[in-house]
Amino acid sequence: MFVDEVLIHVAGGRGGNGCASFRREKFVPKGGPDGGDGGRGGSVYLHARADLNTLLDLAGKHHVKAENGVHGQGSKCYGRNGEDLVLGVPVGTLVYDADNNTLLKDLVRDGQLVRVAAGGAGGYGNLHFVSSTNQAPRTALPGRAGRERSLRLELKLIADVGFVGMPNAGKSTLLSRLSRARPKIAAYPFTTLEPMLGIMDLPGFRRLVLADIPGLIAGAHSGAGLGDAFLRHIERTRLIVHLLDIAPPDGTPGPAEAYRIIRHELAAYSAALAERREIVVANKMDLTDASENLDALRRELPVPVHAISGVSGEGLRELSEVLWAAVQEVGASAVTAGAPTPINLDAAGGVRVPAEPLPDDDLDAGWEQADNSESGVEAADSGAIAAADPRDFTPEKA
Ligand SMILES: Nc1nc2c(ncn2[C@@H]2O[C@H](COP(=O)(O)OP(=O)(O)OP(=O)(O)O)[C@@H](O)[C@H]2O)c(=O)[nH]1
Ligand SMILES: [Mg+2]
Repeated sequence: MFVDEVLIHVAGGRGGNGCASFRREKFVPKGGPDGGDGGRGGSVYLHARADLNTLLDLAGKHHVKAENGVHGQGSKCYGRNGEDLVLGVPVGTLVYDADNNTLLKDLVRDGQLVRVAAGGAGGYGNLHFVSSTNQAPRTALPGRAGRERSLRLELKLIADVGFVGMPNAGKSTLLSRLSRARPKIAAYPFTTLEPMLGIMDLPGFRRLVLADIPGLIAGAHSGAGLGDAFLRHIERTRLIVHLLDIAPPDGTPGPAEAYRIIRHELAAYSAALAERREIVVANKMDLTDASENLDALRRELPVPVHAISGVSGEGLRELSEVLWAAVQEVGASAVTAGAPTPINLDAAGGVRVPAEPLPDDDLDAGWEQADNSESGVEAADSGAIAAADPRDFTPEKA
């Protein structure tokens, strides 16, 4: 199943409480404060991965929370930090704040890591508050709550080339010929129900990512057929391949009409998509009447038309070079993936989160400091937690 939108509530773990305690041991009078700090709560991260292509894994999880920090204890024991939680999402995932619908982050690179909910800081134990004037502090701070957010994750696949066309134009057949993807192909409309990516390898270590999406029909922008929501997946491609069946069966639109219908649907979806560089391709050149129809089509359309057959393979090598050249011309634009960032994988194949994520990739950068400084001092008194009875303890005279 292909899931391209999920709502999810993320929460950083709570920091552990600091501990107020005093050393009590035989022959050690006035042992002094020894309450440790609480551990910090775990944070929640999103990790963009090229090997995922759906948000399905997150669809059933409505709430995710990273582990809480462990409370501090006596004998100068500091609490353990909570474990971070790393959620894998496909490259091309857009992260929105679900409450006000603002875009927080666009995950376009493989390996990109963003902290979406910081864990709360651990509270200080009383050991921390020792000073020359107060050698037996009885205050300790409670841990802070982690950051919480409601997120809407939306997937817009990122490919170099997107295929559009009427149902049965042969888009999936073309994808299967140009890449190793094995989409379902059949002689009935709407065979393809969800987008599919394939990688086209060209000589000289060149490669392009191709995207096949379900067919469009007249009125798709108002919901006809499978609608036009799938166009979002080619919104970010550099190039559109507009595929036309050169000899469609009777009763279905001819190639010139099909061209106009699809152009109309693209424009109705978005102006940006309508302006995207387009390569028009006439498919099924192996059929009888194809050559005549092609001549007629070329006279009628003001744009160059490439002729291919997804079944016989005619024109495919030329087409792949045309696609490569056009993608290079369009160039790297902001909408497509850049160079992958290296990511540390530990032996188990899990992701090791860098100790300090890039500030750019941290939605909560600066949040904890602000939070702590605001209420730090008051909390020292109001939130004090007494963990041990300090009755026997009297500070040494200075
Ligand atoms: N003769 C001929 N038939 C083709 C060619 N390309 C595709 N077909 C046939 O056209 C039919 C539809 O092909 P698909 O690749 O499933 O078409 P599609 O555009 O993906 O269709 P939807 O997924 O329904 O939008 C299948 O029966 C294919 O075998 C071709 O070059 N020549
Ligand atoms: Mg298909």
